[in-house]
Amino acid sequence: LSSFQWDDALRLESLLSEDERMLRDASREFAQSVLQPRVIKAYRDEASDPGVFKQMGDAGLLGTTIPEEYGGLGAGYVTYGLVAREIERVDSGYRSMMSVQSSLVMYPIYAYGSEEQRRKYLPGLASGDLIGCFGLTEPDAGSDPAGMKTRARKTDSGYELTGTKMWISNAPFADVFVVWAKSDAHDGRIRGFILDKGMKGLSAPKIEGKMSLRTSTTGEIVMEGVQVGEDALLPHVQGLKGPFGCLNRARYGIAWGAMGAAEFCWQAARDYGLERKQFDKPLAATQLFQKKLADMQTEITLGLHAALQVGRLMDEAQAAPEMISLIKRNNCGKALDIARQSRDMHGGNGISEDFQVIRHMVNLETVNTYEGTHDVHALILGRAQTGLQAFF
Ligand code: TGC
Ligand code: FAD
Repeated sequence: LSSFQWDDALRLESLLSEDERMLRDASREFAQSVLQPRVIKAYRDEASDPGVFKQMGDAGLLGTTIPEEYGGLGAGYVTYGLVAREIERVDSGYRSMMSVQSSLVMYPIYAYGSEEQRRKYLPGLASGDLIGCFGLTEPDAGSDPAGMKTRARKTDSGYELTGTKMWISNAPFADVFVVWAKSDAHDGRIRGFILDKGMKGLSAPKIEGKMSLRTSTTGEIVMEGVQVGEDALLPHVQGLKGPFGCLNRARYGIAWGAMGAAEFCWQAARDYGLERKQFDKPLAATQLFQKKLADMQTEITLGLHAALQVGRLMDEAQAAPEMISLIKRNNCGKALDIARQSRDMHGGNGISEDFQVIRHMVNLETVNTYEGTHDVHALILGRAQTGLQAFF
């Protein structure tokens, strides 16, 4: 039998290709050298820097799975997950910026857009010169997006959009808005539209006072009779499967990302316990402390391997949405538990911004809620095994 590596208990490393390891290492280097030095102040000041998009673009981290001819990296979903893990090891807000741009803006334009739309938007989004946002949630339609009120009314030259989207990542400084609306020209079915910043009737006020995810800017999208041409419609999808097709990708990335945040909290607790002495011995020499570390190690190891398996299936086009619900739900829930434990294990220091675990902890409250809450994913899994829907 060979030796045990405590921080890679089941040898995830051996299951990655050389290219995957190389891109993982590059994203770790980027996250640690570009994002880590600024994160504590950015969080304190609730200051999201739009320049981060350009830096991510220059590092090749936007549109990981989008083909190279449109400016993407042309890599697989395992690589995308590894990138999300490294960025979220620093902060969930930075990962949010990346995953909205890649999975919720570039992906629908690539998968559902016309060739003209792809060529117009994707290279700028990949380089970070353009910033995108994704508007599905509304003030009265969160877990139940089918209840949206935003409408697209047919006009002679295109459509007129009216409605309000709520809790939209990146919206206040976005150049490109992918929004979902019920279209009267399509029997009230949900259709996707691409809006450009500056259009008459379009505004995106910032939501102030978030106590979580403060490095990521969140806003509303207010559409007061925004007139667009036929060329703003995403031609190749209709119905809720449009936004859900994007959410599948983003939720998958979040399952990896949440494990990155959890790994930070776990390793911080271990380091702290080895240093900090009480009762004349390191905290890490106590049974309770070690049990908590063992629980963290176990959940993170299982969560990472589950995410890897789903990533491999995605790369083979064999993944089902319920698999993604399973890992999104479990990895976010476990990451939140781990962050709370780590905060506790740091004692009073655990509430200081310098030790960073409380920032991860409050961020993970958002991550556990957005892209389908923990309970909504339970209902998706419950429906899949009983055949009975329990949403209403
Ligand atoms: P349901 O009847 O289940 O389905 C309606 C239609 O949609 C299709 N569909 C899917 N297609 C692909 N992938 C999936 N995961 C799909 N889930 C459903 C389905 O096949 C059906 O198609 P069709 O052709 O038959 O019409 O719909 P429902 O209304 O009963 O849905 C219930 C529920 C709870 C599953 C769903 O609404 C849900 O998942 N709610 C959660 C909402 C959510 O996740 N919102 C996310 C907003 S975006 C966001 O949070 C971004 S944060 C990003 C960041 O900052 O990182
Ligand atoms: P609700 O749906 O009102 O849920 C409230 C509670 O009720 C939850 O605990 C939920 O689990 C529970 N609940 C709901 N329905 C049921 C049920 N049938 N049975 C049992 N319990 C139920 N959206 C976007 O479109 N784009 C974005 O970029 C985006 N970014 C976000 C960024 C942040 C920081 C946040 C906080 C949210 C963001 N969202 C975004 C919105 C996010 O997806 C929603 O907040 C989420 O889907 C939950 O919707 P809600 O807030 O309306 O909560």
